[in-house]
Amino acid sequence: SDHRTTLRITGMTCSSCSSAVEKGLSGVEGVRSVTVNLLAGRAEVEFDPDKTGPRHLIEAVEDMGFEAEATG
Ligand code: 9UX
Repeated sequence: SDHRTTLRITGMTCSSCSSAVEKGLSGVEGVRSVTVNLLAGRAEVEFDPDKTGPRHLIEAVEDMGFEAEATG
């Protein structure tokens, strides 16, 4: 549905990377929950669609130095 997205994230190579991404996404206005899977290179994000969305979430991940795209 429109309040959840899967991001494919490239460049996370250790658990400190995935922790940073999880913390960073959690701090984005409108984000309700974040789960990052380091080995899969994916993040599942639930959000308030009135406040944020995949485009903004991707930008936040890229600002942390990783590449991201929405895959679902
Ligand atoms: Mo780990 Mo990630 O030493 O940028 S924090 S590789």
